[in-house]
Amino acid sequence: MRLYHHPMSSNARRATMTALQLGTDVELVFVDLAKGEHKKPDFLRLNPGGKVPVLEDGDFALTESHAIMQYLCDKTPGQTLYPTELRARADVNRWLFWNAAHFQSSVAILNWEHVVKRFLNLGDPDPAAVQKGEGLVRDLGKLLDDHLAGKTWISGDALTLADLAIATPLDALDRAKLPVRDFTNVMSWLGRVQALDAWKKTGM
Ligand SMILES: N[C@@H](CCC(=O)N[C@@H](CS)C(=O)NCC(=O)O)C(=O)O
Repeated sequence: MRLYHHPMSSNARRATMTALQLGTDVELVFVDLAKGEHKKPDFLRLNPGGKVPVLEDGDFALTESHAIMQYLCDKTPGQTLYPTELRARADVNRWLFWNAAHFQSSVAILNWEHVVKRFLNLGDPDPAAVQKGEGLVRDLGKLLDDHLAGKTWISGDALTLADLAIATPLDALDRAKLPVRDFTNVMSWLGRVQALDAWKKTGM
């Protein structure tokens, strides 16, 4: 299998972390976003949306980082990151959807304003967008912080896909000025994820 990624992409990172954590034999393929490789015909054949990550498994190409995480787990006998018991799996799914629909997209507002715009020379952060992003991330961070009170991991008693999925947008904690440092439960949990080899071996 091949996993197309870029180390600065938190969406790609949740897929590469999952592969590493599972010990899956995947070939990592670097896609140079700065050079526009993701908009070239060869890549667009894999993902017409022109985004990383993409997993290529024989003649099957899968996009969407959360779907890739689930697929990698489903291919791995005996794995524990994605529980098979009905309600335990539903709870992990709930957090994956929460992340995809709310958290990742709210962090993306601040990442765009503080990081990507500067990288692409698109001017200063827009104060209205920053204010909106900060409000969303603070509200969602508070919800996560309350949920994590007295817990080690987000779902159940063990590390799951929920932890890997939700930690990766936080890799932009400082550069995107994410207003979550005061959430002590979130910060302790993040420290546990950051202690994993799969975290240390991915990202920038
Ligand atoms: N919902 C997608 C989002 C993927 C995505 O936005 N990837 C970004 C990098 S973080 C990308 O490739 N952006 C390039 C572009 O849009 O031109 C997922 O979870 O995989």
